[in-house]
Amino acid sequence: MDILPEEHRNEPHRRFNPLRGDWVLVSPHRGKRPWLGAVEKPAPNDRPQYDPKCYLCPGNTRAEGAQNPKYESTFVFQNDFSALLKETDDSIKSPSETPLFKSESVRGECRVICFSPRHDLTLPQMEIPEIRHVIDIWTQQADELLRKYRWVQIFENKGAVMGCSNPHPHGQIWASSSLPNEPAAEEKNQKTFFEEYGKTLLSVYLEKELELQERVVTENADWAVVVPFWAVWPYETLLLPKFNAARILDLNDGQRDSLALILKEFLGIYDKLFDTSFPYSMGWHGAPGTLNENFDTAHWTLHAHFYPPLLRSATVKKFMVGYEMLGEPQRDITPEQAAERLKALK
Ligand code: H2U
Ligand code: ZN
Repeated sequence: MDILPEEHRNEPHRRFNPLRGDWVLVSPHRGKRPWLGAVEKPAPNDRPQYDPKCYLCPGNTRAEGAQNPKYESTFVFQNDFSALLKETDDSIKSPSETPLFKSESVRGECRVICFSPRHDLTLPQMEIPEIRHVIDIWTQQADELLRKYRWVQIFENKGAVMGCSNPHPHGQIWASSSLPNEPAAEEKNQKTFFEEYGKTLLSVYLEKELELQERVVTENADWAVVVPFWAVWPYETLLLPKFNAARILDLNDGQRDSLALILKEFLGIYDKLFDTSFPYSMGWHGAPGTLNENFDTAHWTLHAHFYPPLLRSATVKKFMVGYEMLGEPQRDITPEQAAERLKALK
C-alpha cells in the first residue's frame, strides 16, 4: 500500500515530522518546473596538505596562543572560545514569579575535533580506517562527557555557506547540563510513541521505508540513509541503524566498521550531486541523561541528521526566510524526487 495519497504527489500538502512534532509545507507542483540545474563550476580544491596559517593544522599556534601537537590522526582540544563553561553553577534559576522572564544557568564544555591532520581532505576523502577512527573518537568523547553532562552534541559544520570558519576537516562536541530544544522534542515524541506502540518510533519508521524503498538513498547490513518523509531541507537525510541502539557508545566493532563504510559512500554521493564538496550541518542524536543517572533509553533510536543548504547547484542555496520563519518550513522538490536524484549517483 502506498502511504502517500496520490493527490499529494502533485498538489500542495503538509507532512508531519513525528520526531519534532511539527509540520512542513510541500509544494510538488513547483518542483515539477524544468530542472534549471545551472551548474556553476565550483572553485577547484587547491588546498595544500599543510597550511602554515591554519589554526587546526598539526604543530600550528591557535588564536589564543595554544599550540597544537604534531598529531597524526584525529585530535581533540578544548574550544578556545567555548560557548559553555565547566565552572558555571548550574543550579541558578530566575524567581518563579517572573514567568515571562525565565532564565536558568547551564554548565558545559565545548571541544573541537580535527578529523585528520591533512588540511586538504574531507571526511569522505579519508580512508575507511581513518573514518572508523573518527567514529571511535566520537564514541569515546560521548562516553566520557555523558558521565558529567545530560547532553552531548557531536556535530560538523561543513562549508563556508554553513558558517564553517576553516576548511580543515573538523567537527565539534558540545556537552551541556541541560537538554537543548531539538533533543528535548525528540525525547518527548519518542517516549510518547514508545508508550503507545511498545516499539521505537524510528525503528518502526525505518522498517516501512525499507519496505517502500522510495526514499532510501543507500543501505548496508547495519545502516540506512533515507530522505525523511518530512524532510525540510532539499537534500536532507537521516542516517539510521537497522539494529537497536540508543546511543553512539552502544555501537559494537562491526557496527562501527559498517558506519565508516556507509559514511564514505553516502557523503561521496552528496559530493557528486552538484560536483562540489557538499556543505551541510550534521549531528548525532541519541538518548540523553548522564550515564550514572540510569536514565530510561528504551524509547530512543540513535540517528544522525544531515542538513545541507544547497538547492539547485553548488552555489544556489535554499533560504529559510519569509514563510519559513513566520509560518512553517516549505519545500518544492519532494523528498521522493530528492531521494531519486541521490540514488541515481550511487
Ligand atoms: P566551525 O568552523 O565549525 O565554526 O568551528 C571552529 C571552532 O574552532 C569554533 O567554535 C574554534 C572556534 O571557536 N576555534 C578554537 O577553538 N581555536 C582557534 O584558534 C580558532 C577557532
Ligand atoms: Zn589545516
